[in-house]
Amino acid sequence: MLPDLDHTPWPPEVAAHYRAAGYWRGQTFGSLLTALTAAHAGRTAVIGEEARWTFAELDDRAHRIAAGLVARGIRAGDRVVVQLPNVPEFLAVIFGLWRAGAWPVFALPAHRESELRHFAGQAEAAAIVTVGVHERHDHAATARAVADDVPSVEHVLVLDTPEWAELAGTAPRELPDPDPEGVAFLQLSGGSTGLPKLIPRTHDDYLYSVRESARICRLRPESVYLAALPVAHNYPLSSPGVLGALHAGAASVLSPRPDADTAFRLIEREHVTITGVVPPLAAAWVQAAARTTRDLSSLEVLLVGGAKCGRELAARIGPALGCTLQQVFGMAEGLVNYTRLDDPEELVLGTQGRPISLDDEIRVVDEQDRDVPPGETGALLTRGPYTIRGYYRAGAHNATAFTADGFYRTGDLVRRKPSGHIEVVGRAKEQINRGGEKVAAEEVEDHLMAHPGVLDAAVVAVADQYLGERTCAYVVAAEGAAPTAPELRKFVRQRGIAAFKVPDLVEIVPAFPVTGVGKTSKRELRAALSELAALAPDLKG
Ligand code: AMP
Ligand code: DBH
Repeated sequence: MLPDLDHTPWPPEVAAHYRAAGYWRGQTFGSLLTALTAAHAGRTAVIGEEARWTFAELDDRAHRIAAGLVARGIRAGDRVVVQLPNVPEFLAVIFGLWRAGAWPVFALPAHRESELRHFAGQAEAAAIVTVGVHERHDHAATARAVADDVPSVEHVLVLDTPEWAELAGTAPRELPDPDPEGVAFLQLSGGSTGLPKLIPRTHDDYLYSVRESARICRLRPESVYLAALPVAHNYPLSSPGVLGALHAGAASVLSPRPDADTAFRLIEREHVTITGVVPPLAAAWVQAAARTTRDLSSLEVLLVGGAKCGRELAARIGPALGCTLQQVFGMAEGLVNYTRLDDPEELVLGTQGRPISLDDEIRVVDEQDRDVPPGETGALLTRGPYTIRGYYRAGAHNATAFTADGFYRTGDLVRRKPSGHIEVVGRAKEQINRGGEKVAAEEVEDHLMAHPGVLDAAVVAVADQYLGERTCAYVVAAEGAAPTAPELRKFVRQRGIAAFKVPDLVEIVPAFPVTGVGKTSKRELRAALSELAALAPDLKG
Protein backbone atom coordinates (compact mmCIF):
# COMPACT_ATOMS: atom_id res chain seq x y z
CA MET A 1 0.00 0.00 0.00
CA LEU A 2 1.15 3.56 -0.69
CA PRO A 3 1.85 5.87 2.27
CA ASP A 4 -0.55 8.69 3.23
CA LEU A 5 1.57 11.60 2.01
CA ASP A 6 0.46 15.23 2.08
CA HIS A 7 1.99 15.58 -1.36
CA THR A 8 3.34 12.92 -3.71
CA PRO A 9 6.33 14.57 -5.39
CA TRP A 10 7.18 14.22 -9.07
CA PRO A 11 10.25 12.02 -9.66
CA PRO A 12 13.39 14.22 -9.35
CA GLU A 13 14.42 13.86 -13.02
CA VAL A 14 10.90 14.77 -14.14
CA ALA A 15 10.84 17.79 -11.84
CA ALA A 16 14.24 18.83 -13.21
CA HIS A 17 12.81 18.72 -16.72
CA TYR A 18 9.80 20.85 -15.75
CA ARG A 19 12.16 23.43 -14.24
CA ALA A 20 14.54 23.38 -17.21
CA ALA A 21 11.65 23.75 -19.66
CA GLY A 22 10.57 26.90 -17.81
CA TYR A 23 7.25 25.49 -16.60
CA TRP A 24 8.16 25.77 -12.95
CA ARG A 25 9.68 29.15 -12.26
CA GLY A 26 10.16 29.19 -8.53
CA GLN A 27 7.53 31.83 -7.88
CA THR A 28 4.90 31.74 -5.13
CA PHE A 29 1.43 33.28 -5.29
CA GLY A 30 2.46 35.88 -2.72
CA SER A 31 5.47 36.99 -4.73
CA LEU A 32 3.36 36.97 -7.90
CA LEU A 33 0.95 39.46 -6.35
CA THR A 34 3.89 41.65 -5.31
CA ALA A 35 5.21 41.60 -8.89
CA LEU A 36 1.76 42.26 -10.38
CA THR A 37 1.29 45.20 -8.04
CA ALA A 38 4.62 46.66 -9.10
CA ALA A 39 3.53 46.43 -12.73
CA HIS A 40 -0.15 47.41 -12.46
CA ALA A 41 -0.55 49.17 -9.08
CA GLY A 42 -3.30 51.60 -10.08
CA ARG A 43 -5.22 49.26 -12.39
CA THR A 44 -8.43 47.65 -11.21
CA ALA A 45 -7.86 44.09 -10.02
CA VAL A 46 -11.20 43.04 -8.58
CA ILE A 47 -14.77 44.26 -8.78
CA GLY A 48 -17.66 43.17 -6.59
CA GLU A 49 -21.27 44.35 -6.47
CA GLU A 50 -20.07 47.36 -4.47
CA ALA A 51 -16.32 47.19 -4.00
CA ARG A 52 -13.68 47.96 -6.60
CA TRP A 53 -10.03 47.41 -5.66
CA THR A 54 -6.83 48.20 -7.52
CA PHE A 55 -3.89 45.80 -7.51
CA ALA A 56 -2.29 47.97 -4.82
CA GLU A 57 -5.42 47.72 -2.64
CA LEU A 58 -5.68 43.97 -3.06
CA ASP A 59 -1.97 43.67 -2.27
CA ASP A 60 -2.32 45.77 0.88
CA ARG A 61 -5.32 43.80 2.08
CA ALA A 62 -3.54 40.49 1.49
CA HIS A 63 -0.50 41.73 3.44
CA ARG A 64 -2.68 42.77 6.38
CA ILE A 65 -4.68 39.56 6.42
CA ALA A 66 -1.43 37.55 6.32
CA ALA A 67 -0.08 39.50 9.29
CA GLY A 68 -3.40 39.16 11.13
CA LEU A 69 -3.51 35.41 10.59
CA VAL A 70 0.08 34.98 11.80
CA ALA A 71 -0.68 37.13 14.87
CA ARG A 72 -3.53 34.75 15.68
CA GLY A 73 -1.24 31.75 15.53
CA ILE A 74 -1.78 30.51 11.96
CA ARG A 75 1.53 29.04 10.86
CA ALA A 76 3.14 28.09 7.57
CA GLY A 77 1.75 24.75 6.43
CA ASP A 78 -1.49 25.12 8.43
CA ARG A 79 -4.60 24.18 6.51
CA VAL A 80 -7.47 26.69 6.52
CA VAL A 81 -10.88 25.86 5.09
CA VAL A 82 -12.16 28.80 3.03
CA GLN A 83 -15.88 28.89 2.34
CA LEU A 84 -16.73 32.21 0.74
CA PRO A 85 -19.17 33.36 -1.92
CA ASN A 86 -18.10 35.48 -4.89
CA VAL A 87 -16.89 38.55 -3.04
CA PRO A 88 -13.62 40.50 -3.48
CA GLU A 89 -12.52 39.38 -0.01
CA PHE A 90 -12.14 35.88 -1.42
CA LEU A 91 -8.99 37.01 -3.25
CA ALA A 92 -7.66 39.02 -0.30
CA VAL A 93 -8.13 35.99 1.96
CA ILE A 94 -6.43 33.44 -0.28
CA PHE A 95 -3.48 35.71 -1.05
CA GLY A 96 -3.28 36.51 2.66
CA LEU A 97 -3.16 32.79 3.45
CA TRP A 98 -0.53 32.25 0.76
CA ARG A 99 1.62 35.02 2.19
CA ALA A 100 1.30 33.46 5.63
CA GLY A 101 2.38 30.15 4.05
CA ALA A 102 -0.94 28.55 5.04
CA TRP A 103 -2.88 26.32 2.66
CA PRO A 104 -6.42 27.31 1.67
CA VAL A 105 -8.79 24.33 1.45
CA PHE A 106 -11.34 25.42 -1.12
CA ALA A 107 -14.90 24.62 -0.03
CA LEU A 108 -17.86 25.73 -2.16
CA PRO A 109 -20.70 27.85 -0.75
CA ALA A 110 -23.05 24.94 -1.50
CA HIS A 111 -21.22 22.65 0.92
CA ARG A 112 -22.85 21.94 4.24
CA GLU A 113 -21.85 20.53 7.59
CA SER A 114 -21.15 17.00 6.40
CA GLU A 115 -18.71 18.06 3.69
CA LEU A 116 -17.07 20.79 5.79
CA ARG A 117 -16.53 18.36 8.64
CA HIS A 118 -14.88 16.01 6.19
CA PHE A 119 -12.59 18.68 4.67
CA ALA A 120 -11.64 20.12 8.06
CA GLY A 121 -11.13 16.69 9.58
CA GLN A 122 -9.21 15.21 6.68
CA ALA A 123 -6.97 18.28 6.41
CA GLU A 124 -6.73 18.71 10.22
CA ALA A 125 -7.54 22.34 9.51
CA ALA A 126 -6.52 25.00 12.02
CA ALA A 127 -9.23 27.44 11.00
CA ILE A 128 -12.30 28.05 8.88
CA VAL A 129 -12.85 31.37 7.09
CA THR A 130 -16.45 31.98 6.12
CA VAL A 131 -19.29 34.51 6.00
CA GLY A 132 -22.37 34.98 8.15
CA VAL A 133 -25.78 34.39 6.58
CA HIS A 134 -25.56 34.08 2.83
CA GLU A 135 -28.40 33.03 0.51
CA ARG A 136 -30.46 32.14 3.59
CA HIS A 137 -27.84 29.80 5.03
CA ASP A 138 -26.01 30.59 8.27
CA HIS A 139 -22.46 29.67 7.26
CA ALA A 140 -20.99 30.96 10.51
CA ALA A 141 -23.23 28.66 12.55
CA THR A 142 -22.32 25.70 10.35
CA ALA A 143 -18.60 26.49 10.69
CA ARG A 144 -18.92 26.70 14.48
CA ALA A 145 -20.69 23.35 14.57
CA VAL A 146 -17.84 21.87 12.53
CA ALA A 147 -15.27 23.47 14.82
CA ASP A 148 -16.99 21.81 17.80
CA ASP A 149 -16.56 18.41 16.15
CA VAL A 150 -13.09 18.75 14.66
CA PRO A 151 -10.49 19.23 17.41
CA SER A 152 -7.83 20.80 15.14
CA VAL A 153 -10.07 23.77 14.28
CA GLU A 154 -9.15 26.59 16.66
CA HIS A 155 -10.53 29.58 14.80
CA VAL A 156 -13.75 30.35 12.99
CA LEU A 157 -13.16 33.65 11.21
CA VAL A 158 -16.29 35.32 9.87
CA LEU A 159 -16.12 38.16 7.34
CA ASP A 160 -17.92 41.39 8.22
CA THR A 161 -17.57 40.92 11.99
CA PRO A 162 -15.62 43.26 14.32
CA GLU A 163 -13.17 40.42 14.91
CA TRP A 164 -12.52 40.13 11.19
CA ALA A 165 -12.18 43.90 10.78
CA GLU A 166 -9.49 43.83 13.45
CA LEU A 167 -7.65 40.92 11.80
CA ALA A 168 -7.86 42.51 8.35
CA GLY A 169 -6.60 45.80 9.79
CA THR A 170 -3.38 44.35 11.23
CA ALA A 171 -0.23 46.26 10.29
CA PRO A 172 1.54 44.51 7.42
CA ARG A 173 4.86 42.76 8.19
CA GLU A 174 7.52 40.90 6.27
CA LEU A 175 6.90 37.16 6.24
CA PRO A 176 9.11 34.43 4.80
CA ASP A 177 8.10 33.35 1.30
CA PRO A 178 7.10 29.66 1.26
CA ASP A 179 8.76 27.01 -0.93
CA PRO A 180 7.42 27.41 -4.51
CA GLU A 181 7.66 23.65 -5.03
CA GLY A 182 5.67 23.03 -1.88
CA VAL A 183 1.90 22.74 -1.55
CA ALA A 184 0.02 26.03 -2.02
CA PHE A 185 -3.54 24.82 -1.36
CA LEU A 186 -5.88 21.86 -1.34
CA GLN A 187 -8.48 21.82 -4.09
CA LEU A 188 -11.48 19.48 -4.06
CA SER A 189 -12.16 16.67 -6.43
CA GLY A 190 -15.67 15.84 -7.53
CA GLY A 191 -14.82 12.34 -6.41
CA SER A 192 -16.22 9.01 -7.41
CA THR A 193 -15.58 7.01 -4.25
CA GLY A 194 -16.91 8.19 -0.92
CA LEU A 195 -16.30 11.76 0.14
CA PRO A 196 -14.39 14.22 -2.06
CA LYS A 197 -10.61 13.80 -2.01
CA LEU A 198 -8.29 16.72 -1.37
CA ILE A 199 -5.92 17.69 -4.15
CA PRO A 200 -2.55 19.19 -3.19
CA ARG A 201 -1.41 21.75 -5.78
CA THR A 202 1.96 23.49 -5.61
CA HIS A 203 2.72 27.15 -6.34
CA ASP A 204 4.95 26.15 -9.25
CA ASP A 205 2.60 23.69 -10.91
CA TYR A 206 -0.57 25.76 -10.55
CA LEU A 207 1.06 29.00 -11.64
CA TYR A 208 2.22 27.28 -14.79
CA SER A 209 -1.36 26.29 -15.67
CA VAL A 210 -2.63 29.77 -14.78
CA ARG A 211 0.04 31.53 -16.86
CA GLU A 212 -0.56 29.35 -19.90
CA SER A 213 -4.36 29.55 -19.51
CA ALA A 214 -4.13 33.35 -19.56
CA ARG A 215 -2.04 33.16 -22.73
CA ILE A 216 -4.26 30.60 -24.47
CA CYS A 217 -7.36 32.66 -23.66
CA ARG A 218 -5.55 35.80 -24.86
CA LEU A 219 -5.99 37.75 -21.66
CA ARG A 220 -4.36 41.18 -21.63
CA PRO A 221 -4.50 44.06 -19.13
CA GLU A 222 -7.59 45.49 -20.87
CA SER A 223 -9.52 42.21 -20.53
CA VAL A 224 -12.30 41.92 -17.96
CA TYR A 225 -13.08 38.41 -16.65
CA LEU A 226 -16.46 37.66 -15.12
CA ALA A 227 -16.52 34.93 -12.46
CA ALA A 228 -20.11 33.76 -12.83
CA LEU A 229 -19.59 30.33 -11.23
CA PRO A 230 -18.50 29.89 -7.58
CA VAL A 231 -14.97 31.26 -7.67
CA ALA A 232 -13.39 28.64 -5.39
CA HIS A 233 -14.04 26.00 -8.04
CA ASN A 234 -10.98 25.14 -10.07
CA TYR A 235 -12.57 26.27 -13.32
CA PRO A 236 -13.42 29.94 -12.49
CA LEU A 237 -10.34 30.06 -10.28
CA SER A 238 -7.80 29.08 -12.91
CA SER A 239 -9.20 28.27 -16.36
CA PRO A 240 -8.30 31.07 -16.96
CA GLY A 241 -10.39 32.37 -14.11
CA VAL A 242 -9.69 35.12 -11.64
CA LEU A 243 -6.09 34.01 -11.22
CA GLY A 244 -5.50 34.03 -14.98
CA ALA A 245 -7.00 37.52 -15.15
CA LEU A 246 -4.82 38.79 -12.31
CA HIS A 247 -1.80 37.21 -13.95
CA ALA A 248 -2.51 39.20 -17.11
CA GLY A 249 -3.01 42.44 -15.17
CA ALA A 250 -6.73 42.30 -15.98
CA ALA A 251 -9.75 42.93 -13.77
CA SER A 252 -12.06 40.23 -12.42
CA VAL A 253 -15.73 40.85 -11.76
CA LEU A 254 -17.23 38.60 -9.10
CA SER A 255 -20.86 37.86 -9.84
CA PRO A 256 -22.92 36.90 -6.80
CA ARG A 257 -25.03 34.58 -8.94
CA PRO A 258 -24.64 32.88 -12.33
CA ASP A 259 -28.13 33.63 -13.76
CA ALA A 260 -28.40 35.55 -17.02
CA ASP A 261 -30.06 38.61 -15.43
CA THR A 262 -27.24 39.13 -12.96
CA ALA A 263 -24.44 38.19 -15.34
CA PHE A 264 -25.75 40.29 -18.24
CA ARG A 265 -26.15 43.30 -15.96
CA LEU A 266 -22.51 42.96 -14.91
CA ILE A 267 -21.29 42.30 -18.46
CA GLU A 268 -22.91 45.55 -19.54
CA ARG A 269 -21.82 47.55 -16.50
CA GLU A 270 -18.18 46.41 -16.49
CA HIS A 271 -17.64 45.77 -20.22
CA VAL A 272 -16.77 42.14 -19.53
CA THR A 273 -14.70 40.55 -22.32
CA ILE A 274 -14.48 36.91 -21.18
CA THR A 275 -16.28 34.52 -18.86
CA GLY A 276 -16.77 30.81 -18.28
CA VAL A 277 -19.94 28.79 -17.73
CA VAL A 278 -21.16 25.19 -17.58
CA PRO A 279 -23.32 23.86 -20.44
CA PRO A 280 -26.76 24.24 -18.77
CA LEU A 281 -25.90 27.84 -17.96
CA ALA A 282 -24.70 28.44 -21.51
CA ALA A 283 -28.07 27.16 -22.72
CA ALA A 284 -29.92 29.48 -20.34
CA TRP A 285 -27.80 32.45 -21.43
CA VAL A 286 -28.38 31.64 -25.10
CA GLN A 287 -32.12 31.76 -24.48
CA ALA A 288 -31.95 34.91 -22.39
CA ALA A 289 -29.76 36.67 -24.97
CA ALA A 290 -32.60 36.55 -27.48
CA ARG A 291 -34.71 38.92 -25.38
CA THR A 292 -32.20 40.87 -23.30
CA THR A 293 -31.98 44.64 -23.48
CA ARG A 294 -28.46 44.53 -22.04
CA ASP A 295 -25.50 45.44 -24.20
CA LEU A 296 -23.33 42.32 -24.42
CA SER A 297 -21.16 43.61 -27.23
CA SER A 298 -18.00 43.74 -25.07
CA LEU A 299 -18.05 39.93 -24.71
CA GLU A 300 -15.33 38.36 -26.84
CA VAL A 301 -15.00 34.82 -25.47
CA LEU A 302 -17.36 32.46 -23.68
CA LEU A 303 -15.71 29.39 -22.21
CA VAL A 304 -17.91 26.36 -21.76
CA GLY A 305 -16.81 23.34 -19.74
CA GLY A 306 -17.23 21.30 -16.60
CA ALA A 307 -19.50 18.89 -18.45
CA LYS A 308 -19.85 17.94 -22.09
CA CYS A 309 -21.13 20.72 -24.32
CA GLY A 310 -22.99 19.03 -27.16
CA ARG A 311 -22.53 20.17 -30.74
CA GLU A 312 -26.07 21.60 -30.98
CA LEU A 313 -25.56 23.90 -28.06
CA ALA A 314 -21.99 24.70 -29.11
CA ALA A 315 -23.21 25.88 -32.50
CA ARG A 316 -25.75 28.29 -30.99
CA ILE A 317 -23.42 30.06 -28.57
CA GLY A 318 -21.43 32.27 -30.95
CA PRO A 319 -24.41 33.58 -32.92
CA ALA A 320 -26.61 34.11 -29.84
CA LEU A 321 -24.05 35.88 -27.68
CA GLY A 322 -21.94 37.50 -30.38
CA CYS A 323 -18.69 36.02 -29.11
CA THR A 324 -16.23 33.19 -29.72
CA LEU A 325 -16.89 29.84 -28.05
CA GLN A 326 -13.94 28.25 -26.31
CA GLN A 327 -14.48 24.74 -24.96
CA VAL A 328 -12.57 23.74 -21.85
CA PHE A 329 -12.21 20.27 -20.37
CA GLY A 330 -10.37 20.38 -17.10
CA MET A 331 -10.04 18.79 -13.72
CA ALA A 332 -8.93 20.02 -10.33
CA GLU A 333 -6.34 17.21 -10.36
CA GLY A 334 -4.52 19.01 -13.16
CA LEU A 335 -4.89 18.51 -16.91
CA VAL A 336 -6.78 21.28 -18.68
CA ASN A 337 -7.67 21.25 -22.39
CA TYR A 338 -8.84 24.23 -24.41
CA THR A 339 -9.98 24.70 -27.96
CA ARG A 340 -7.75 27.46 -29.29
CA LEU A 341 -9.23 30.77 -30.39
CA ASP A 342 -7.98 30.22 -33.95
CA ASP A 343 -9.01 26.57 -34.20
CA PRO A 344 -11.20 25.58 -37.17
CA GLU A 345 -14.91 25.52 -36.38
CA GLU A 346 -15.05 21.73 -36.64
CA LEU A 347 -12.68 21.39 -33.67
CA VAL A 348 -14.32 24.16 -31.63
CA LEU A 349 -17.79 22.65 -31.99
CA GLY A 350 -16.84 19.00 -31.94
CA THR A 351 -14.07 18.64 -29.36
CA GLN A 352 -13.29 19.67 -25.80
CA GLY A 353 -9.90 21.04 -26.75
CA ARG A 354 -6.29 19.96 -26.50
CA PRO A 355 -3.92 20.08 -23.52
CA ILE A 356 -2.20 23.22 -22.30
CA SER A 357 1.29 21.77 -22.36
CA LEU A 358 3.47 19.90 -24.83
CA ASP A 359 4.52 17.90 -21.78
CA ASP A 360 0.98 16.87 -20.88
CA GLU A 361 1.22 13.15 -21.55
CA ILE A 362 -2.03 11.62 -22.76
CA ARG A 363 -2.86 7.93 -23.00
CA VAL A 364 -6.15 6.51 -24.21
CA VAL A 365 -6.40 2.92 -22.99
CA ASP A 366 -8.63 -0.15 -22.83
CA GLU A 367 -9.63 -2.00 -19.67
CA GLN A 368 -6.19 -3.65 -19.45
CA ASP A 369 -4.42 -0.28 -19.73
CA ARG A 370 -3.30 -1.05 -23.31
CA ASP A 371 -3.29 1.88 -25.73
CA VAL A 372 -6.27 1.76 -28.09
CA PRO A 373 -5.65 2.46 -31.79
CA PRO A 374 -5.53 6.19 -32.63
CA GLY A 375 -8.99 7.75 -32.85
CA GLU A 376 -10.74 4.99 -30.91
CA THR A 377 -12.51 5.39 -27.61
CA GLY A 378 -10.77 4.55 -24.36
CA ALA A 379 -10.12 5.73 -20.85
CA LEU A 380 -8.03 8.88 -20.52
CA LEU A 381 -4.83 8.65 -18.46
CA THR A 382 -2.59 11.67 -17.99
CA ARG A 383 0.51 12.96 -16.29
CA GLY A 384 2.36 16.21 -16.71
CA PRO A 385 3.79 19.39 -15.21
CA TYR A 386 0.60 20.41 -13.40
CA THR A 387 -1.16 17.10 -12.81
CA ILE A 388 -0.91 15.65 -9.30
CA ARG A 389 0.80 12.34 -8.59
CA GLY A 390 -1.37 11.61 -5.56
CA TYR A 391 -4.27 12.91 -3.47
CA TYR A 392 -3.67 14.36 -0.03
CA ARG A 393 -3.19 11.66 2.64
CA ALA A 394 -4.90 8.99 0.58
CA GLY A 395 -2.39 6.18 0.04
CA ALA A 396 -4.91 3.41 -0.47
CA HIS A 397 -6.98 5.45 -2.91
CA ASN A 398 -3.88 6.61 -4.76
CA ALA A 399 -2.95 3.00 -5.45
CA THR A 400 -5.96 2.74 -7.77
CA ALA A 401 -6.43 6.35 -8.86
CA PHE A 402 -2.95 6.41 -10.43
CA THR A 403 -0.98 3.92 -12.49
CA ALA A 404 2.29 2.60 -11.07
CA ASP A 405 4.14 5.00 -13.37
CA GLY A 406 2.22 8.04 -12.18
CA PHE A 407 -0.58 8.54 -14.69
CA TYR A 408 -3.81 9.92 -13.21
CA ARG A 409 -6.84 7.84 -14.15
CA THR A 410 -9.30 10.58 -15.07
CA GLY A 411 -12.27 8.20 -15.38
CA ASP A 412 -13.25 9.94 -18.62
CA LEU A 413 -13.85 8.06 -21.87
CA VAL A 414 -12.41 9.97 -24.78
CA ARG A 415 -11.39 9.85 -28.42
CA ARG A 416 -8.37 11.70 -29.76
CA LYS A 417 -8.14 13.53 -33.10
CA PRO A 418 -4.92 13.61 -35.14
CA SER A 419 -4.57 17.27 -34.04
CA GLY A 420 -4.40 16.15 -30.41
CA HIS A 421 -7.87 17.49 -29.66
CA ILE A 422 -9.89 15.38 -27.27
CA GLU A 423 -13.55 14.52 -27.56
CA VAL A 424 -15.15 13.43 -24.29
CA VAL A 425 -17.60 10.63 -25.08
CA GLY A 426 -18.50 9.30 -21.67
CA ARG A 427 -17.37 8.31 -18.23
CA ALA A 428 -16.10 5.15 -16.57
CA LYS A 429 -16.25 6.54 -13.03
CA GLU A 430 -19.09 6.27 -10.54
CA GLN A 431 -19.89 9.93 -10.75
CA ILE A 432 -22.91 11.87 -11.90
CA ASN A 433 -22.11 15.13 -13.70
CA ARG A 434 -25.08 17.31 -12.83
CA GLY A 435 -24.46 20.16 -15.25
CA GLY A 436 -20.85 20.50 -14.08
CA GLU A 437 -21.54 19.78 -10.42
CA LYS A 438 -20.00 16.40 -9.70
CA VAL A 439 -21.78 13.93 -7.45
CA ALA A 440 -19.94 10.82 -6.26
CA ALA A 441 -22.46 7.97 -6.26
CA GLU A 442 -20.89 6.36 -3.22
CA GLU A 443 -21.11 9.47 -1.08
CA VAL A 444 -24.87 9.75 -1.60
CA GLU A 445 -25.32 5.98 -1.20
CA ASP A 446 -23.60 6.18 2.19
CA HIS A 447 -26.00 8.88 3.34
CA LEU A 448 -29.00 6.83 2.19
CA MET A 449 -27.65 3.74 3.93
CA ALA A 450 -27.62 5.66 7.21
CA HIS A 451 -31.44 5.56 7.13
CA PRO A 452 -32.74 2.63 9.19
CA GLY A 453 -35.34 1.81 6.54
CA VAL A 454 -32.73 1.37 3.81
CA LEU A 455 -31.16 -2.01 3.17
CA ASP A 456 -29.22 -1.06 0.04
CA ALA A 457 -28.82 1.97 -2.21
CA ALA A 458 -27.41 2.57 -5.67
CA VAL A 459 -27.13 6.02 -7.20
CA VAL A 460 -26.94 6.38 -10.98
CA ALA A 461 -27.23 9.11 -13.58
CA VAL A 462 -30.48 9.72 -15.44
CA ALA A 463 -30.44 11.77 -18.64
CA ASP A 464 -31.82 15.26 -18.20
CA GLN A 465 -32.72 17.77 -20.85
CA TYR A 466 -31.35 20.75 -18.92
CA LEU A 467 -28.56 19.46 -16.72
CA GLY A 468 -27.32 16.69 -19.01
CA GLU A 469 -27.63 14.32 -16.07
CA ARG A 470 -29.50 14.15 -12.81
CA THR A 471 -29.25 11.67 -9.96
CA CYS A 472 -31.54 8.73 -9.38
CA ALA A 473 -31.25 6.73 -6.18
CA TYR A 474 -32.49 3.16 -6.29
CA VAL A 475 -33.29 1.95 -2.83
CA VAL A 476 -34.08 -1.49 -1.44
CA ALA A 477 -36.08 -1.14 1.78
CA ALA A 478 -35.11 -2.99 4.94
CA GLU A 479 -37.46 -5.75 6.03
CA GLY A 480 -40.67 -4.36 7.43
CA ALA A 481 -39.72 -0.79 6.50
CA ALA A 482 -41.45 1.32 3.89
CA PRO A 483 -39.52 4.56 3.48
CA THR A 484 -41.01 6.92 0.91
CA ALA A 485 -39.12 8.91 -1.71
CA PRO A 486 -39.86 12.36 -0.17
CA GLU A 487 -38.88 11.03 3.27
CA LEU A 488 -35.53 9.78 1.96
CA ARG A 489 -34.74 13.00 0.10
CA LYS A 490 -35.51 14.98 3.24
CA PHE A 491 -33.40 12.60 5.32
CA VAL A 492 -30.40 13.03 3.02
CA ARG A 493 -30.80 16.81 2.99
CA GLN A 494 -30.93 16.87 6.78
CA ARG A 495 -27.64 15.00 6.96
CA GLY A 496 -26.14 18.37 6.00
CA ILE A 497 -24.91 17.95 2.44
CA ALA A 498 -24.86 20.26 -0.55
CA ALA A 499 -28.33 20.53 -2.09
CA PHE A 500 -27.04 19.44 -5.51
CA LYS A 501 -26.24 16.01 -4.04
CA VAL A 502 -29.76 15.28 -2.78
CA PRO A 503 -31.11 12.63 -5.19
CA ASP A 504 -33.41 14.13 -7.82
CA LEU A 505 -35.33 10.89 -8.09
CA VAL A 506 -35.74 8.09 -5.59
CA GLU A 507 -37.09 4.74 -6.72
CA ILE A 508 -37.90 2.06 -4.17
CA VAL A 509 -37.31 -1.38 -5.72
CA PRO A 510 -37.61 -4.90 -4.32
CA ALA A 511 -34.01 -5.85 -5.26
CA PHE A 512 -31.12 -4.82 -7.48
CA PRO A 513 -30.11 -6.56 -10.66
CA VAL A 514 -26.68 -8.13 -10.19
CA THR A 515 -23.71 -8.74 -12.47
CA GLY A 516 -22.14 -12.11 -13.13
CA VAL A 517 -20.01 -11.84 -9.99
CA GLY A 518 -22.90 -10.67 -7.86
CA LYS A 519 -22.17 -6.95 -7.77
CA THR A 520 -25.01 -4.48 -8.14
CA SER A 521 -25.28 -3.84 -11.85
CA LYS A 522 -25.41 -0.08 -12.23
CA ARG A 523 -25.41 -0.54 -15.96
CA GLU A 524 -28.68 -2.41 -15.73
CA LEU A 525 -30.07 0.12 -13.31
CA ARG A 526 -29.28 2.90 -15.76
CA ALA A 527 -30.88 0.94 -18.57
CA ALA A 528 -33.89 0.26 -16.39
CA LEU A 529 -34.36 3.98 -15.86
CA SER A 530 -35.45 4.53 -19.41
CA GLU A 531 -38.16 1.92 -19.12
CA LEU A 532 -38.71 2.14 -15.42
CA ALA A 533 -42.37 1.36 -15.20
CA ALA A 534 -42.20 -1.66 -17.44
CA LEU A 535 -39.05 -3.09 -15.88
CA ALA A 536 -39.74 -2.64 -12.18
CA PRO A 537 -41.23 -6.13 -11.67
CA ASP A 538 -38.19 -7.70 -13.36
CA LEU A 539 -35.74 -6.18 -10.91
CA LYS A 540 -36.41 -9.04 -8.50
CA GLY A 541 -33.80 -11.73 -8.36
P1 AMP B 1 -13.07 17.24 -10.93
O1 AMP B 1 -12.10 16.08 -10.97
O2 AMP B 1 -14.06 17.20 -9.85
O3 AMP B 1 -12.36 18.55 -11.00
O4 AMP B 1 -13.97 17.15 -12.25
C1 AMP B 1 -13.35 17.02 -13.48
C2 AMP B 1 -14.20 16.20 -14.37
O5 AMP B 1 -15.25 17.01 -14.93
C3 AMP B 1 -13.49 15.63 -15.57
O6 AMP B 1 -12.74 14.48 -15.26
C4 AMP B 1 -14.69 15.33 -16.48
O7 AMP B 1 -15.35 14.15 -16.08
C5 AMP B 1 -15.62 16.50 -16.20
N1 AMP B 1 -15.46 17.57 -17.20
C6 AMP B 1 -14.87 18.77 -17.05
N2 AMP B 1 -14.94 19.50 -18.17
C7 AMP B 1 -15.59 18.75 -19.09
C8 AMP B 1 -15.97 18.93 -20.46
N3 AMP B 1 -15.71 20.06 -21.13
N4 AMP B 1 -16.61 17.90 -21.08
C9 AMP B 1 -16.89 16.76 -20.43
N5 AMP B 1 -16.56 16.53 -19.13
C10 AMP B 1 -15.92 17.50 -18.46
O1 DBH C 1 -14.95 20.41 -14.14
C1 DBH C 1 -13.85 20.82 -13.76
O2 DBH C 1 -13.33 20.44 -12.70
C2 DBH C 1 -13.13 21.83 -14.62
C3 DBH C 1 -13.70 22.26 -15.80
C4 DBH C 1 -13.03 23.19 -16.60
C5 DBH C 1 -11.90 22.31 -14.22
O3 DBH C 1 -11.32 21.89 -13.06
C6 DBH C 1 -11.22 23.25 -15.02
C7 DBH C 1 -11.80 23.68 -16.22
O4 DBH C 1 -10.00 23.69 -14.62
